[in-house]
Amino acid sequence: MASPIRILTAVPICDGHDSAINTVNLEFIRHGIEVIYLGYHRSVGDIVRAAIQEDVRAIGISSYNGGHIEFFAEIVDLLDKKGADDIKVFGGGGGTITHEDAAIMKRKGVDEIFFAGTSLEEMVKFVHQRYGKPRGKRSRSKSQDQELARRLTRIEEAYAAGRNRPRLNAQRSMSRSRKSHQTSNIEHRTSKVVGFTGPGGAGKTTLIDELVLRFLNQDRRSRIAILSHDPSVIGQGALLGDRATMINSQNDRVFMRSMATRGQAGGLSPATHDCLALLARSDFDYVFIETVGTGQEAMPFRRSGIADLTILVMNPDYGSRLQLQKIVMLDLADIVVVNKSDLQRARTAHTEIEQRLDQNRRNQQLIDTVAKRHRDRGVDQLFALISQDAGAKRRKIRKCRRT
Ligand code: B12
Repeated sequence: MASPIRILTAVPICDGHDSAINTVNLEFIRHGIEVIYLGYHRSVGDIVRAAIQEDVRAIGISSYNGGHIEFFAEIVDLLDKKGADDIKVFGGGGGTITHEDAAIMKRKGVDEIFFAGTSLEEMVKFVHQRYGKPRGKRSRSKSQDQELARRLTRIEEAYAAGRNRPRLNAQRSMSRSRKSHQTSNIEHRTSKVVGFTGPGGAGKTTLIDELVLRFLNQDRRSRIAILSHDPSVIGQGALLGDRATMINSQNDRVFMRSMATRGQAGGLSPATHDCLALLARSDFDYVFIETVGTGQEAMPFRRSGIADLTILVMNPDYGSRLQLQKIVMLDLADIVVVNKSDLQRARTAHTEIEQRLDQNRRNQQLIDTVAKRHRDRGVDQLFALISQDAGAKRRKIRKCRRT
């Protein structure tokens, strides 16, 4: 089976009209397309960076702010400058884009503009026909991000076509990656893989975004990768929406990739392990991996042992104390975070989870956060714990090399 078509959609800067794109996104997903949604009020730079990292076939822009001629042209130009002119641009904007404007935009390199009254069916047909064919030979990558993005695409495509045997390949490449860390130069940075999981709506993405801000500020040369997952059924579309929640991660020092689970249960995709192994070998200080919103039975990082540190992010509203006995990750996580700890039930949740963790006798850490709050002290605490752990790991590698 071929990989689904991947496109990126967004609304331009100084524009909050997202109702149209939300409708268009849903229709695309229903017709087998994977949509990475970047959200509204997005700059040309953010859109192009995301499109290259996600290695999409095309960018769909919904524009109502009146600046469409310049904005679309700037996207086309920047893609061209970055050697990514095989990523195409199309879009719409109801009555704000006139037919005369659309003609100018097409001359400047835009593939298609859809006007008020166009049926959703027509747009879906366009995407399938124009972007559904296999890509021809691609020019050489012009940047590290572009090269990495293309290699991730090849891994996902191999899995979709059934050319990879998941567990075996993953384990081999992970052990290769770990080995290369141990023999690498001391100065060469080793990626620390931190896994985040937890129920949908607990605030995992916001928490990661706040941590990213702290890591970027801590070391002005550091680079971070994020591998983010959203659910999908095999052969069908998906809304990959984590980028829309990210603010601090829209940064040239952050490489983010969104993956659909493509039919695999448990929070990750069949291609995750190989993609992660590739990222861990690349020059990132940290690789953050975020699962889909998981249920009680999920243990996404346990089976494969792919994360150095695992964090379970919980919402204080999990129901009764009895529910806690059923959450497997409470036995396995290194750190448990009660996010949204400004909510009324948070103090009770902290006490109940603390008692539950005590039973494990594993010295697991419990931290309360309010990830949506700027400079939250709980997030600072979590950041300190992750950095300490990374420091200890680097010291251990150095010691191994000396002996
Ligand atoms: C709904 C709406 C709002 C809602 C937005 C809700 C939301 N979350 O999106 C609210 C009330 C909040 C709003 C606010 C404002 N709005 Co308003 N709004 C509209 C309105 C009535 C409809 C737009 C819409 O969503 N249509 C529904 C979509 C599905 O249909 P469509 O637009 O015809 O699009 C078709 C195709 O183009 C295609 N399409 C669209 N996008 C894309 C993208 C892709 C990838 C593809 C394939 C296809 C596609 O899909 C449709 C298929 O038929 C338009 C007027 C109009 N009739 O267009 C004004 C309009 C866009 N708004 C306008 C203005 C000025 C504003 C405000 C600045 C008003 C103010 N002073 O506060 C604010 C700005 C808000 C902000 N933060 O940006 C002006 C813009 C004028 C301009 N640019 O020159 C308009 C044109 C109204 C007017 N005539 O003055 N607005």
